[in-house]
Amino acid sequence: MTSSGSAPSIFSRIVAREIPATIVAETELIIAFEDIAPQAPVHIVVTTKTEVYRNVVELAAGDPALLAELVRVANVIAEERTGGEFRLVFNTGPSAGQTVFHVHAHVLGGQLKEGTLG
Ligand code: DGP
Repeated sequence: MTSSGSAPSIFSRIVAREIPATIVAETELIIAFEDIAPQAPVHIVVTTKTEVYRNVVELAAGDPALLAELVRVANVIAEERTGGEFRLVFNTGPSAGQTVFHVHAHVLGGQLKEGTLG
């Protein structure tokens, strides 16, 4: 259970190693793994290990240093995998395509699949 009493998100279950994922980076506060349904040749999900904030707006207001750390880790991954030219996408809200309400960024590199990002 999370602090709000809801069931852990799929990302919290990855953090807990309850479900498998291809983890590509991990720090004290952040974890990054391959997206299960990649929308581009490089598609990595970067998220907070704790499940406190549902989206980037909440994270920015509640813990800007943690948002900065998430972006720092995303940039390290992007530099390694894309040479520094990439998209950093935070879907925010169901109608914007957000399906997991545990704040996360998508690092996307290379040609996007048709239909991605509307
Ligand atoms: P969003 O739609 O912005 O909430 O992004 C959620 C992403 O999480 C989506 O691109 C697919 C990915 N995802 C969902 N479930 C899993 C999972 O079990 N494993 C991995 N690796 N990725 C997942």
